[in-house]
Amino acid sequence: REVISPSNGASASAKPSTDPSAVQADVLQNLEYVVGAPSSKIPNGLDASSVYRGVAASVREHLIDAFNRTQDYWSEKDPKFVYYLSAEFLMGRSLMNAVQNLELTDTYSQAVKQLGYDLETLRDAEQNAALGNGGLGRLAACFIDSMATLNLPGWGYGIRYKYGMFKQAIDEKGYQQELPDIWLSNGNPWEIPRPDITFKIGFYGSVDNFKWSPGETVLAKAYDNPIPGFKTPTVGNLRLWEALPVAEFDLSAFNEGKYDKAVEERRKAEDISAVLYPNDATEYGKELRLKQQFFFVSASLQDAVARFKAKHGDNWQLLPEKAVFQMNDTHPTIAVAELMRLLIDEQSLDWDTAWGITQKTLAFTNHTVMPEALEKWPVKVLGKLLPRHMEIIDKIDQIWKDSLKEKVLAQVEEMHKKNPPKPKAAKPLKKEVPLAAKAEAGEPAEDEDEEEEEEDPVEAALNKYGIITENPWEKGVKLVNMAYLAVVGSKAVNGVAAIHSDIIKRTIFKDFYELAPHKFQNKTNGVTPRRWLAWCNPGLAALITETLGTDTWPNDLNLLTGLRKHADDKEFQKKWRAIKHENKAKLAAKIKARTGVDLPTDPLYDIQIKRIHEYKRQYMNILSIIYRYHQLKTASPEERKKFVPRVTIFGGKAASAYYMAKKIVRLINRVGMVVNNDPDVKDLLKVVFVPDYNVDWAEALIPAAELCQQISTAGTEASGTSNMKFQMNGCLIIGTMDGANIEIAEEVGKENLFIFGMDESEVPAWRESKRAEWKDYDPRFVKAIEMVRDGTFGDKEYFQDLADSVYDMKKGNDWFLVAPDFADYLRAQEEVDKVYLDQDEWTRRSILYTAGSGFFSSDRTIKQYADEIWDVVPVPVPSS
Ligand code: CRA
Repeated sequence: REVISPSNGASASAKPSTDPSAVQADVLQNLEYVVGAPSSKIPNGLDASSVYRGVAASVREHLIDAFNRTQDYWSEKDPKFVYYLSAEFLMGRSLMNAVQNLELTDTYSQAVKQLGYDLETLRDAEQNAALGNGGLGRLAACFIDSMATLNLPGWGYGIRYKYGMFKQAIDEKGYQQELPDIWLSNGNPWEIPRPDITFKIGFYGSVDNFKWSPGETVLAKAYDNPIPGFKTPTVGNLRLWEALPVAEFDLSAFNEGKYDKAVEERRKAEDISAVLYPNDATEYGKELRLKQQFFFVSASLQDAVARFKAKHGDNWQLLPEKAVFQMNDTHPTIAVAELMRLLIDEQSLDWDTAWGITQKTLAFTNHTVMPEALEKWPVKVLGKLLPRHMEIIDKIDQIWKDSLKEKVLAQVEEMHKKNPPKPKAAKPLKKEVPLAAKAEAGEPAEDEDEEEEEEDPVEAALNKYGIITENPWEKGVKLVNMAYLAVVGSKAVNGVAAIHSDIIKRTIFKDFYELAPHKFQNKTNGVTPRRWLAWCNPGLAALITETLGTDTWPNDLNLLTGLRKHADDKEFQKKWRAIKHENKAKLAAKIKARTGVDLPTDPLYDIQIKRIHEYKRQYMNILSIIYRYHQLKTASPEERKKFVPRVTIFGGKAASAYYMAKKIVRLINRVGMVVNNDPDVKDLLKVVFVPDYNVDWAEALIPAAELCQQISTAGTEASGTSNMKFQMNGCLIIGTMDGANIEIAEEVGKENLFIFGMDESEVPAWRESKRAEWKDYDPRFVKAIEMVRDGTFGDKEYFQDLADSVYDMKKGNDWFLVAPDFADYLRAQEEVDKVYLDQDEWTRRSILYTAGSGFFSSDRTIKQYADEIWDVVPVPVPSS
C-alpha cells in the first residue's frame, strides 16, 4: 500500500487541495489531530468509524473554504436573502453528498483506497441526521440543496435537536419499539459551532404598558451547517439553534448542597432543543412544543434583523427588499407576532408601519388539510408563555375581524333574504372526527345534551374566521388559529401540489381566499435529483449520462425527456432492466443483513415507504396482500403457475401515541412472519417490514423499486414527495388521483400509471351520506377482514378494533374509505400483474417515468418560489 506521510501534504493555511495524494495526507493529518488516532495505528488498525471521522474532517475543510467564500461574497454584495424557517430538516447522511456535490468523489475514493478502505464502507459509519419526521422535513432538506445549487442567497433556520427522530425497532412479536436517537454521540463534523453568535430568548413574565418583562430567559447558540451546491462554488448555510442557560450554574445553591437546584436552570433550558416531536402531519399541543417554536423563530428573526441593522441602520422600510422569511407550515408562524414585537418594541416603529413591513416580509406554506394538523394554541397557554405576543395577536385579530365585518354582514343579509331565520336555530350536526384525530388529539368534550344558546349569526361567522376563535368542542376555551395568523400576516400563501393548492382555497382558507385571492399560489413540491437519482442510483445515472451524451442533467432535469425516444428500444430496455435488477440484488443483501429475511430477486418489488397513517392506507395495502395470500393458499396447481411473484416491502414509523398506526405496523409484521414462513408460499410472495425506515433506507429502496404504492384517500395527501423520487428512478406507480400523483400522471401519461379509487370530488358525499347506506362490501374485502379477525396472523383480540375501524360502522367510520376503494384497488393490482408479465412493456413505462420526471426537480420548485414569492435572484460566487 502506498502511504503518503502527513508532512508531505496539507499545510495549515493553504486552500484544501484536490490532488489525491495531498488529500490522503490531509486525511491522515485529521485522523491524527482531529480524531486523535495514534499514528502507530495509521493506516492499519483503525475502525471504520474513526476513519470516517478523519475523512469527514478533511472534507469539512473543503466545505468551510467554499462556505466562507460564499458567505463573504454575499455579505459584500448584500442581495435580498431568503430565510427558510422550518422546525424540521431531515438531512440524512452528509459525507457522500458533500463529496459528490463538491465533485471530489474520485479524489477521495483514491485517497482512502490507498489507506485500505473504500468510501462506501465509510459512508455507513455516519449517523443519519434525522431532525425531521417525514415529507415536510425532507422537503426542507431538498430545498436548501437546490437553493445552494441555484446560487440563491438564502439560509435555512431551525433547531439543533439533541435527539432526532426516534429509532424504531420491531420486537419478536411484531410490535414497534421506540428508542432514543443519540445521533451526536460521535460528534458532528458537518457543523460549525458559533459560541459567539447567541441571542436571548424570553418566555413567561408580564407586560406592563406594552413592555414585556420575561420571567424566564434562555440563550440560543448558533451552529452553521454548510450546504454544498452542485457544479457551483456556492455553499449555503443551515443555521440551527441550541438552547442553553443564560447563567451556567447556580453557585450559591451548589454551595448550600442543593446540587439538583444548581443544575436545574441548565436542564430546563436544554429541554427546549432536546427532542424532535415525533409527530407527522399532526398537532401535538404541548407547551414545550410552542416553546421550541418560539425559541427558534425568535433567534432566527433576531439574527436576521441584527444583520440587517448592521448594514442598513434604521431604514426598516428596506427590510422587505432585503429579507423574506418562508414559514414552513404552521410550526414557525409565531414569526408574525415576533417580527411585529421586534419592530415595535425593540426598534420603536409604530403599529401600521410594522404591520406593513411584516406583511411584505413573511410568506407561508401550508402542507396539509388534516384538521388535526392545523395548530391551534389555547389563548391561555400562548398568553402565559408569550404574554406580549398574545397582546399583538389580539390586536391583529381585532383588525382582521373589523375588516371582515362588512362582508359577513352582507352574507348574513343575503342568507336571511333567501332563508328567513326560523324562530329557533337548528342544532348543528355533530362534527365527524377521523380516528386519527381522535387517537392523537384526544376525544372532544361532548356536551350534546346542553341546550345550545342562540348565537348571533354575525358573531358566529366572525368566530369561524377569526384568528382567535372559540373551541367548537370546548365551550369558553379560546384558541389561536396559527394558520389563520400566518395567512393574514403573509404576502403569499401556497399549497404544495396543484390539487392541494386548489383544495385550500375551497376549504380551510375559503374566506381568506375570497378577500385576498392574489395571495394564493401553488408551488408543487420537488426533490433534489442529486441525492435522489444521481447519487443513490449510480448505475442508472451512468446509463443516462451515456445515453444523453451529457452529465449536466442533474442541474437541468428536463434534459431527461431525451430518454423518451429510447423507450421502445429493446437493447436499451435490456440495459435499463439490468440496472434495476442489480439494485434489487443490492437491496436484498441489505435486507438480509438487517432482518434475516432472504429475498429472491426476480419477483416484482413492490414498495410502500412513508409514515404510517390511516390516510396513507398501508392498511389497504396489507389487506390486499392478505387476500393474495388467501388466493395462493387455495389455488389449484394450474392457478399457482399463473401467479406473478411479488416481494412487498413496507417501511415507516408510527407516531408513538398513534394507536391505530401502531396496530397497522404490527399487522404488517405478523403477516410477514406467517407468509414468509409458510412452505406453501415459497418465492411467490414475501412480505417485509424494514425496521427504522429513514433517509438511508430510502436511498437503497427507491432505486430497487419497480412498483410503489401512492394510495392515499383522494384529497388527503397534500403532495407526497416519495412518489417523485420513485418516478425519477423508473418505478411505476399504483395510486389514487391525489396530491402530486395527478401531476406525475400528466407528465408520464395517465395510462402508464395504475390509477384507481374515488377521486377527491366524490369523497365528501361518500362520507356524509352514502357510507351510511352502503352494504355492498366486496367479498374479497370481507375475506381479508375475516382473516385479520380469526387469528390467522395471531393475536385475535388485538386486531379486532383494527378490523372494526373499516368494517363495523357502529365502532369505526372508515373515514379514509378503505372498504369502498378496495375492489378497484384489487382491479389495479391485477392490472399490475398483467403488465409485469410483459417485461418490455413494463420497462418501456419505467423509462417514460424517468423521462417525465424533470418537472419534479426541487430546482424547478425553488426557482418558482424565488421568482414568484421571494423575489430573490441568483448571486453566483466567482470561482477562486
Ligand atoms: N406529511 C404532506 O402530508 C407533503 C409534505 C411536504 C406533508 C405531504 O403530502 O408531501 O408535507 N404535510 O409538503 C405535513 O407535514 C404538517 O403537514 C407531510 O410531510
